[in-house]
Amino acid sequence: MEPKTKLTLDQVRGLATDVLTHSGYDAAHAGAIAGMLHRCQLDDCQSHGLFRLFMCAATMRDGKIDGAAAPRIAPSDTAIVRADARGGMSLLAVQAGMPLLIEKARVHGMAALTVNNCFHFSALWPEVEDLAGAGLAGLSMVPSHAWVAPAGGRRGTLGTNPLAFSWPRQGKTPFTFDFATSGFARGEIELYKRAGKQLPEGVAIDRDGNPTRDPQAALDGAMLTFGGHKGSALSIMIELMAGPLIDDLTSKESQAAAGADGTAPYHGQIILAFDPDQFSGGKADANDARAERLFADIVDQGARLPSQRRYAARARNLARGYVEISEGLHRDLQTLLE
Ligand code: NDP
Ligand code: PYC
Repeated sequence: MEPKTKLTLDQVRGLATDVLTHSGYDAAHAGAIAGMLHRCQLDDCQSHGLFRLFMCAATMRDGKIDGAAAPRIAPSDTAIVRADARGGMSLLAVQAGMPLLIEKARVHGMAALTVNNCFHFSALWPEVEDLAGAGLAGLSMVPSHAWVAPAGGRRGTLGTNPLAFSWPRQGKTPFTFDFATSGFARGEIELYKRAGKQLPEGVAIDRDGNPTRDPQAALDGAMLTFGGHKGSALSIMIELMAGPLIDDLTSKESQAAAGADGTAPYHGQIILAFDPDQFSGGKADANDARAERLFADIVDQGARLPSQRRYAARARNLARGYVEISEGLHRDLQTLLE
C-alpha cells in the first residue's frame, strides 16, 4: 500500500489553482480547471484528479494552448449551441454553453452543445451530472489521441474516447456512468506505471503487437478497446459524433495537431441533453417510477449502480473534510511550482 498524504478540500483547490496560475493559465481558466480537479478528487477519481495537473502544465509549456482564451457562443435559432473554445482548455467553453443547452433542451425536448477548438484533459461525468441536476438526461463524448487499436487491428487509430451518461432521479443522486472505451483510460495506465504495478491481461499490446502487462510497453504500443468489437464500434461512433459531425478532429488528427507527448489532446466535444417530460409526453413522473423499479431490481440482487462508489467517496470525504492522494504524487506535484 502506497503511503498517502491527506489534503483538505481547500488545499486541493489551492494546490490546483497555484499550479495552474504558475503554469500560465489566467484566473478564469485556472478556476474552471481547479473546480473540475476538485470535483474529481472529492470523488476519489484518481486518474482525472490532481494527477491531471501534469498534463495541464505540460500543455502550457508546449506553447500551443491559449491560457487566456475567452470562449465564444455562436448565435443560433436551432437546438444546437455551438461554443468555440478558441484554442483554450474546454471547460470555460462548456460552462459558457451549459445554460443555453439547458434552456434549449427544455424548449425543444432535446438539444446539443458542441465545443470546438479545445484542448481537453478531463473527466466527463461532472458535466452530465450537472445536466441531471437540472432534470435532464445527458450524454457526452470526446475523442482523445490515437493510442487505441480497433478490434482486430494492431495500431493506434482510436482514442481512449470516454462516454458519459447521466439520468436524473427525484431526491436521489443521478444514475451516472463515465468510462473510457479503451479497456483502461490512459491516465489509469500512467498510474499503474507510477505505482510499479502490472496491468491486467487484455488491456494492451506492445510495439510488436504482442499482449503486454507492462505499463510502459502498453504506452509505447497500443491500447485495446473494452469488450472487443463492441467497444471498438462505440469508440468509432465517438470519433464520428465528436469529430466529423461537429466539424472537429478525430483522435488521429488531434495527435497530429496537438503538442508533444503528455500534453492534452486538441479536438471537439459533444454534449446532448434530453428533457424526460417532453420525451414522455408529460408523463415524466410515472416513467420516473418505472426507472426507479429498474434501479431497485439491480441493487436488490447485490449489484451496484455505476457511480455508487463515487457518491460514497464524496459523502465520506465531505464528512471528514479531506481526501487522500499518494505521497509520491503529492511530492511530484510540488515540482510544478518551481
Ligand atoms: P472506470 O473504469 O474507473 O469506471 C467506469 C464506470 O463504471 C464508472 O461510472 C464506475 O462507477 C462504473 N463502475 C466501475 N465498476 C463498477 C461495478 N463493479 N459495477 C457498476 N459500475 C461500475 O472509468 P475509466 O477508468 O474508464 O475512466 C475514468 C475517467 O477517465 C472517466 O471519468 C473518463 O471521462 C476519463 N477519461 C477522459 C478522457 C479524455 O479524453 N478526456 C479519456 C479517457 C477517460 P464508479 O465511479 O462509482 O466506480
Ligand atoms: O486517460 O485516456 C485518458 C485521457 C486522455 C485525455 C485525458 N485523459
